[in-house]
Amino acid sequence: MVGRLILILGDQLSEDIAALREADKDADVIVMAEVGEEGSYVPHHPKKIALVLAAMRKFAARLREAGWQVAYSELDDTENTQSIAGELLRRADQFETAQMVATRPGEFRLIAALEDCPLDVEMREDDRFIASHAEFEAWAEGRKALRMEYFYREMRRKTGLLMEGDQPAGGKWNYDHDNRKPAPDEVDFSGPMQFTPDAVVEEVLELVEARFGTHFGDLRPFWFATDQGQARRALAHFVRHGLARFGDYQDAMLADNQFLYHALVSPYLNIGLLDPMEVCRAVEDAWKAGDVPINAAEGFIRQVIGWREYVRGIYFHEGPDYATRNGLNHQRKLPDFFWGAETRMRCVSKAVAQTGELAYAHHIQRLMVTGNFALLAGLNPAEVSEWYLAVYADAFEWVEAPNVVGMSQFADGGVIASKPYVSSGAYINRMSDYCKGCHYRVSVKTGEGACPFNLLYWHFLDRHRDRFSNNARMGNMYRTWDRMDDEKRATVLAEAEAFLERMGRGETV
Ligand code: FAD
Ligand code: DLZ
Ligand code: SF4
Repeated sequence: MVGRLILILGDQLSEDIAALREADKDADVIVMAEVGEEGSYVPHHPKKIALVLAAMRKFAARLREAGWQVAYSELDDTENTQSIAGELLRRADQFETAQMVATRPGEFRLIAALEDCPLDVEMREDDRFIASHAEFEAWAEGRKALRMEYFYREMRRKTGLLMEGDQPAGGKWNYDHDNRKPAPDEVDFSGPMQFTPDAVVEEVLELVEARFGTHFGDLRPFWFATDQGQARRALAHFVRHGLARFGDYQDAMLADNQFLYHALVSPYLNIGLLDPMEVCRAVEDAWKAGDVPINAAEGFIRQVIGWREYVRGIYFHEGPDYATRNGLNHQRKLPDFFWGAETRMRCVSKAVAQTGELAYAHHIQRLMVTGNFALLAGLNPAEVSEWYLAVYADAFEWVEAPNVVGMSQFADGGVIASKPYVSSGAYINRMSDYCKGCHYRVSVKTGEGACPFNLLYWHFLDRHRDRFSNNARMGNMYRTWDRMDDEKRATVLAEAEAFLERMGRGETV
């Protein structure tokens, strides 16, 4: 007979996690479980599964060293029931206790599974975030529009990051205006720090290869950080070598440079190896030391204490139906080229190939290439969301769903975005080098070689005229469309339809 079971999930690998607080090392048992259900409720990228399992094993080892009793289920244990709830019940029987403490999971699916579990469950808030649920609700209360910018200012005031008294450092809250430079010719950052797999990681890689080897994506080479020490080194490396130009080239894309000046710290933040305040303090310190400009520091800190906190607030504020909303009634099936089949669109092909290789693509690739295409083509947002949840190492539903369903697909009816993030090929051409060498020609609007983004952009605006023509921020786009002569408009729409039909038939487009 023991005291209580303390559940720690694969994205709760922080030593100060709420469920561990006031726990009794002599009486309580920590339960950690590698289970098939978490690896396959969507077909997660093998690198993502390996990251989570390797980090879980190392975290469990640290807990044991610190004197905790850990009941750890490995994926191929014969007794393993392969679900979190099943493992909890098995451990409850084994240790003869019905008392369980958990930190609230980051996904409604798993929250429901714990609530339905016939144990006496104490669910604690996950307080590894800057804003509590109560603070977000207090901010949201009575507002007509929940815009990130205002929430972000609250977070600046709360944390004191980049503040001079009650004023923003440098006099401006937001330096986004300076952060839209097109892709540079040369990138003088070699990318994120990479780690050679040790024995623990190698064992996990073999397990993942055997169990999930058929999932989309390359397992090897695997070089993610899998413990707190490594994640901290990866952060320090980015702050020292990449951060200074993060702001300038935040929105740029290059076919043969997958990272530009991005940090690749989201997987570590999201599974608990890094803490958001520790990340932001490191960035603020670099600015205070004069090593990086304000537009870099502010731009980065805004992503973490602004966007990251805001999307989490939205997910829990909006509730369990959020991930399946379809405000624009988009029903088209996700084409096979999202899973690696051939496409002649170089931008999409490169972004998907990189995703398969790394389980990573940066924000603008996700938003303005794959996301933009999915929205323009009218793909079903639930299928799109499932794809994003599966393929990125940093994807957990609390952060993935608002970014995909809300920000990228406008399927939440405009809770997050005030207008849809759509663009023709011109934006992609301005911000990247994808168009050079593409089968299609970005300057061609209709006819032979016309860029599909050009055709689908007008198709999107035309089919959603009722929804968007009164949106003040989209008036110019509709005026341009309306100024085209009837024949040109008819040609654009017919060619867009023909493209979508060919795509629907599974032809290479
Ligand atoms: P950087 O560009 O170096 O940014 C620094 C940090 O800011 C990131 O590590 C991340 O923690 C945070 N951040 C930046 N933007 C966002 C954002 N919009 N929401 C939340 N945090 C943000 N991020 C995820 O963590 N998980 C996801 O599943 C995810 N899905 C996305 C889907 C779409 C369609 C889009 C447009 C964005 C998505 N993002 C997601 C946000 C963003 O793309 C990633 O956080 C970022 O690419 C991670 O790489 P990085 O660490 O190199 O980020
Ligand atoms: C993502 C993931 C995977 C692949 N595997 C496990 C696992 O075996 N055991 C576990 O506890 N957690 C895993 N996770 C993380 C969970 O899916 C995550 O806790 C929920 O999605 C809530 O965010
Ligand atoms: Fe993408 Fe069009 Fe450019 Fe080709 S021409 S890379 S399809 S934007």
